[in-house]
Amino acid sequence: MKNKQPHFATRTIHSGYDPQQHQGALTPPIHTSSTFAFETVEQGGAAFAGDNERHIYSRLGTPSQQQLEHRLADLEGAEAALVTASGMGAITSAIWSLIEPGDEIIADKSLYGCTFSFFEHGLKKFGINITYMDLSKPQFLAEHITANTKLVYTESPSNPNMRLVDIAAVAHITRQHGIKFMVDNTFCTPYLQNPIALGADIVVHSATKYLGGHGDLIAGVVAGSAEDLLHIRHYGLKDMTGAVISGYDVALLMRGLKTLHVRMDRHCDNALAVAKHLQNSPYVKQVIYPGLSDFPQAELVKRQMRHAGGMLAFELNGSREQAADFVNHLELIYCAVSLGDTESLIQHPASMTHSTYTEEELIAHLINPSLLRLSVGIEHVDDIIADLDQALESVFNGGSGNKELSALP
Ligand code: 3LM
Repeated sequence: MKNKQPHFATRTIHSGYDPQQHQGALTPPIHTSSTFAFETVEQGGAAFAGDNERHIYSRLGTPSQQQLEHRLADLEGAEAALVTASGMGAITSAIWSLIEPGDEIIADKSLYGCTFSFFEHGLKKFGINITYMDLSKPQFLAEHITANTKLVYTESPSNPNMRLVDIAAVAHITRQHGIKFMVDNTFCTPYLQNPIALGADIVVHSATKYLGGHGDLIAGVVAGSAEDLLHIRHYGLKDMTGAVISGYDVALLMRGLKTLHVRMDRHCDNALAVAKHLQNSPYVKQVIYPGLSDFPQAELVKRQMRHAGGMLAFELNGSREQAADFVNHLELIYCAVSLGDTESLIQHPASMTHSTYTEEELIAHLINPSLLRLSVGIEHVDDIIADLDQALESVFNGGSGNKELSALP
């Protein structure tokens, strides 16, 4: 292995941790200590002055958190990474560190509901201006940039409507203007997309989703340059948000990461099959999935993503009540927010994840109020499709339900 960068799959399992440094323990020990003892005052003073060899207090990190951060930095192709208590903890810790009153952020129109709420109802109160634009058209970015613009922010694909932003094209413009570019890579994970390699400065994640992968933890990640990350850790996280991850969640996240590549492959395969199936249903008006050949940004998908991911959005050929009725008829697929879990999860963004937007804001931000969002899990794909079919038949054709699924234990 010497002199050769191991493959992604190998790095999800090995990077950032050497068992021989931990009495041979194959799995990293869990550190629960809130504080770390010094041998002398002088040693403590040196640690506070920046001697990184010693830990101080777990709001600043622990040994196992550090191992996880090294692994995540490696996977994202970043100099450094920081793990936080939630995705919102990552986003807020990073942004509070980078902006000041009077600064402007340019954000894509479509954002996860709580990110939008943080911008709209949080940052704006503190004198930060937010300009929303359609970043899928980067040719118009320069005309929105002013002397006060500090940051450009996007998701790609966006939550929930799966719009893509050309990360390399936006990064080209932000570099020219000396502005930071932050990308929420939650839907893709570093397995499918590497924003830093495409020119972004900072990547954030809700690690609650695919990175953890099992619906048993809440966590977030920030990755970027060592300089930015030091500032975000020592200011945004330590003083502004205090969104510190617990040692137990570090261990769960480390475990989840080891199977990221395997799970993502199955999520992608299942989502493509489900998307194609829904597209052929007479009860479905439209399916938005980056892997479909008629996806409007199919060329960008090829350039920017390794596979099309496990998320899709679709609209039924019916009323909002029928959409709700359809979800209520599902037997295997849970009606739940969140995504990236082994279980398939469906939800109605306008009334759930994106209820922080008013009806008018949904339209202005390109979020169709009738969309349903499906996080395709890694159950057998035939069972997922059968469940969707029986619910569609029940709503639109008075169907009798799926007998095979009803017989499941
Ligand atoms: C959801 N999303 O169901 P946490 N960035 C993106 C996200 O999708 C999310 C976050 C950040 C959902 C959560 S809605 C009540 C449940 C693209 C979360 C925030 O703080 O770890 O939840 O991440 O879309």
